[in-house]
Amino acid sequence: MKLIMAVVQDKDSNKLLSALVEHNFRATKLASTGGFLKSGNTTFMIGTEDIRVQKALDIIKENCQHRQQLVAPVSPMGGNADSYVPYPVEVEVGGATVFVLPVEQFHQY
Ligand code: 2BA
Ligand code: 2BA
Repeated sequence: MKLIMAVVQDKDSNKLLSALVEHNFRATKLASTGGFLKSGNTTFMIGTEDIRVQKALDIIKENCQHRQQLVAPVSPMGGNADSYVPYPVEVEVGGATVFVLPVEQFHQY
């Protein structure tokens, strides 16, 4: 068994959840926050058999789009102006950032 952890954009999360359920995957959706943009994203935990991992990855890929997002400038606290960028910067936010972890044990009590 594997645990897939996928960080996706909020905008894609409902579509992804529906697609996973439609294909009989079990999933848990968590509200999360990206460290860089400090804005909300969604993390999916999907526990599944090894042979179904690739199918789950395909579904994630199909349902999550890349988008450009503007990062507003944040004035530096503590006076380090060297790293301060005074204008909004555009960053490309994935699709999905996906980790596949081995599951040592799975219990449902
Ligand atoms: P839910 O996905 O909301 O599922 C609630 C209950 O509905 C499940 O209870 C199960 O009895 C049933 N169920 C879910 N998906 C089903 C399906 N495809 N076909 C038939 N019945 C289905 P539990 O199995 O006790 O799961 C409770 C909660 O634990 C789930 O809430 C989900 O958030 C999480 N979970 C369970 N298995 C998971 C897994 N393999 N990966 C990630 N999260 C899991
Ligand atoms: P955030 O940390 O809010 O990052 C949003 C986007 O900002 C990233 O998109 C990337 O394009 C950019 N970015 C992040 N850190 C950067 C840095 N130090 N310098 C320049 N640009 C940077 P994605 O890479 O698609 O990541 C989307 C979200 O996925 C991230 O949101 C984070 O929540 C999660 N994530 C990505 N890589 C991760 C990792 N290795 N471990 C845990 N979570 C990760």
